[in-house]
Amino acid sequence: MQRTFVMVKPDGVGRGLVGRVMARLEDRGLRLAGLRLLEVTPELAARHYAAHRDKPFYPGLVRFITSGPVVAMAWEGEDAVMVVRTMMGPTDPRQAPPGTIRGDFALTIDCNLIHGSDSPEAAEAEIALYFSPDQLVSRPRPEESWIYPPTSR
Ligand code: 3AN
Repeated sequence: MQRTFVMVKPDGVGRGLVGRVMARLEDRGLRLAGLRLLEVTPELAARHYAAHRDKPFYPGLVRFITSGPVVAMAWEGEDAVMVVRTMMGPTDPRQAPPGTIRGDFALTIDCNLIHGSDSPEAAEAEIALYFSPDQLVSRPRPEESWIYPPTSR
């Protein structure tokens, strides 16, 4: 099983969309492996967005992610990184098709509601940034034999 890191950003928490985002991931068959409500400090934001440090939008990004509570999550599933990225839709919500999370709930790139890791390596690093090992649980959902038929395992 692959793990991915997902964050409902301050706009999603502020708009009361946490439950709806989580329901979509659960409905799809992904398995919740970690969950935290927290306020991102500027230090944590700098580590999370280190790859974007030199981009013109970096200061705004840090200001936004530290502007209110976020919900940090780890989710598990086969190809979870790619599955979540597809469900999120493109970074710019105006390009995001209906049916994707950004396509249904967001309109601007600055308030694009959700973050999801873009590779298994990034997922591992981001999960380690937000969770200690004892805050993570890996336990199959009882109905997984209806999600991953035995022939696919
Ligand atoms: P994603 O969140 O889709 O993985 P990244 O990792 O390329 O996108 O960018 C991280 C965050 O930086 C985005 N969620 C978005 O909030 C912001 N961002 C990315 N590109 C731009 C841009 N051109 N203008 C403003 N903000 C941006």
